[in-house]
Amino acid sequence: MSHIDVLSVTKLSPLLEPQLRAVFNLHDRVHETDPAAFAKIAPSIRGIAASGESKVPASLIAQLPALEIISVFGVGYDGVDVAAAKARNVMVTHTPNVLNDDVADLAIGLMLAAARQLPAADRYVKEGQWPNGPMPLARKVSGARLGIVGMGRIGQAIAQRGLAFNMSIAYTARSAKADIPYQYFPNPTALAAECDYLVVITPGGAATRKLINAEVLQALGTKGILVNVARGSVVDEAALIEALQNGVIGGAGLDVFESEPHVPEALRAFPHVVLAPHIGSATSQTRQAMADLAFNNLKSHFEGHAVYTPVPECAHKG
Ligand code: 8YV
Repeated sequence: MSHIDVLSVTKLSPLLEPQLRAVFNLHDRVHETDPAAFAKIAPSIRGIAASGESKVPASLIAQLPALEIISVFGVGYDGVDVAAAKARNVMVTHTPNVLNDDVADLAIGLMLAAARQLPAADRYVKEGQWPNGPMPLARKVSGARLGIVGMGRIGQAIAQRGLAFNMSIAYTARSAKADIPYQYFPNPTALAAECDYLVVITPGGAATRKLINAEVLQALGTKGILVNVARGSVVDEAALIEALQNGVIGGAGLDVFESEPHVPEALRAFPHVVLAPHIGSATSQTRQAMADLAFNNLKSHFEGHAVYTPVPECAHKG
């Protein structure tokens, strides 16, 4: 398949790039790095390799008349214009399930880190402050109320972990799910008012933009800690900074941001906020599984077989 031209639109994972290069004719971000060269190869590009954060807008799809498939290395694909892809009969795939555990683990990790002030505790010991006295008391996690925004596969994995901490679980989603035993709230504000830890794990994109706004943060209140392992776009970052500045909420644990990798100075300065650089799926084991799946989706397609994990919008294609 070395004659098949594939365009990578992102800096690919070192676990994925060599696999692609070994099999396809891989063009690394030429649409950005060398527009003249891109103009020459664009007519022959048949596949796109993207990541969860990549942008594949309609304008790029329109420049690729031979495009057949967009393979996303990630479960989220909010950067891909799926409607434009579908209109051209272009398949879109992603990497669901293999990362559920890691993202759920990190959500719990951020919740514990923010509640129990683990980064501050680490600094306290390392900087030799312990002999001066104990640290201020923290917040209890076990037995508290966990609210989950988004009850998909990862939301359910987070809930399972919450049960092990004896937490009561409630959630909000577009609609109540028949097979989910947890209490349903129709919107994030109602949920926030009734929980201590509000964990956001809903898909990004236009439908959830700034879903967590000033009103939701007000409802969460000083008793509450916000955890975001979804997309930066789901939280109104300016409203969050204001809420933290004014003591409206108790703290936050954040893995995702509005303009990654740039994190506002104000957000970095709060002692009661724990930050991570979008590492939800970032373990060797999971990234390998994601790379294999993203690669196999492309390979299977070009071998004339069905892809393994189409995005839901493309799942019923013949
Ligand atoms: C990224 C993610 O894809 O799965 C997702 O939606 O956000 C991540 O796993 C990963 O960081 C690769 O860039």
